[in-house]
Amino acid sequence: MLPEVWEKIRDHPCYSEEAHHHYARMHVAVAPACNLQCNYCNRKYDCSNESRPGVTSQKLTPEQAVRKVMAVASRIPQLTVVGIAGPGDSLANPGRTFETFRLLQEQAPEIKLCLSTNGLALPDFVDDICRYNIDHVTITVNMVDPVVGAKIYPWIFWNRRRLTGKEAACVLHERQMRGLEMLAERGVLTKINSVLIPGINDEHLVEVNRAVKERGAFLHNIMPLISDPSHGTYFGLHQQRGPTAHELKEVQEACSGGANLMRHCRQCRADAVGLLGEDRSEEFSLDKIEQMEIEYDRKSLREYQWRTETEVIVQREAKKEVLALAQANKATGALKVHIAVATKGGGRVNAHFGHISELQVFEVSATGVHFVGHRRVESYCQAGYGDDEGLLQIIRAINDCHAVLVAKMGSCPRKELSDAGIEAVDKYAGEIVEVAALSWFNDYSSRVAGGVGTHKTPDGAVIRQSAP
Ligand code: CLF
Ligand code: SF4
Repeated sequence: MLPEVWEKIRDHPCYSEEAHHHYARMHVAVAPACNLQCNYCNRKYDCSNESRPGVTSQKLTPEQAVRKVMAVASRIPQLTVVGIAGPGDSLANPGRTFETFRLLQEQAPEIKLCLSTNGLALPDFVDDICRYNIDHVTITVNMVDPVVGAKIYPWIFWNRRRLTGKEAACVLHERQMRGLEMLAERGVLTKINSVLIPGINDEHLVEVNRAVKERGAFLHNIMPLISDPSHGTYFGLHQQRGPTAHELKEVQEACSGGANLMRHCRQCRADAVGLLGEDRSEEFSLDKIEQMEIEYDRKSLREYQWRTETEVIVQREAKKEVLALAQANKATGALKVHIAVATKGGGRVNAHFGHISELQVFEVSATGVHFVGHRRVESYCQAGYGDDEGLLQIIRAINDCHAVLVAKMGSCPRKELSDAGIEAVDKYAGEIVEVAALSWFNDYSSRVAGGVGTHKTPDGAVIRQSAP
């Protein structure tokens, strides 16, 4: 990777899977209007192209947004990126969007700027994007064929006219591709978001992946449609379902070899704050930030980030060592397993099983540890007691995993997990995720090869060998 590209992504939690363990982003909800209609959107809620559907953010003026950024930066030193991702489309609100970025450039020039758009207005604003040093732009591209597009977008508003059907999809497609090419020519990193809509664009997304790669996209993020009748969207009301985890994985696999895929997206809110996967937006509501003392101390932020960079390098070296051990272990062979990890960030196994709201899933083999995705779960520990229904839900969510690595776990859930062929492992508490994963994998593969303990076949059957 070119050094200048690496510099742009090394601390961007969305553009680098490694960075998402260590660095935080926040969104400021300054952009309420939109210039088109997606069938998975209801304007009562935030833009679903970069946000979790069914969520409504508190709208901010540019001045309020900047105050909020300074408040967050003075309390969350991991913050490296500020994005505008709604609640409508950032470029359908150019005045508010670019005024926010202008103020941020003045007051916190070290923070990276990011925006997300449906792409309709993009070609008109590429100069502004470059002027304000916005180095990362996400474009939602759900189709490259207007016949498919007409099933997703009932209308667009363009050149003071409302266009519908194939004509609308044609204009949108042409504008998205032109915008992408213009950004690539100017060296702006682009990520493409595609909403996977079964029966509409599932087979088509391979073509989208190819088209955006050809035009210089850096990353492709395929997000599952979340469709709920209670959200009142066209798709929700017409029983358009979202994809299963398996369908999503199949489409991602069909796209592999094309544009690089992002797999760690959390479909966050238009006012999200914190590490991906944690949501601290409520700590920074308007009334709270108005009362907060803001101490934006550049020196201590730089020191914090220097310590983080050192930690990332230490982790990388430790991973190499343990990977060499796994490769030298003949028992690992072609074995490939999934494991779930309870982490609160920092790249370490550091969360209590009873308190997790998501588990990160990795594929582990002698080739390394690869992030597969995250699984949302309800916290198992409710008011000090284990919740049986919650445990079943967690087991269903990670049923494809051979082990769950946690910082701590009570005795109650272990039996049910073991019955499902999921080993509960707490001996790597505080360890680096990949080091823990590979150490466990080394041990597990030796046990399987030696014919002892429990193991799980690729189709999920649990086999109990002679007692260890
Ligand atoms: Fe925000 Fe998007 Fe920038 Fe990231 S989110 S504007 S690129 S700073 Fe990230 Fe959130 Fe997924 Fe978006 S996890 S929804 S990909
Ligand atoms: Fe809704 Fe975003 Fe689509 Fe606009 S671009 S209709 S805000 S999902």
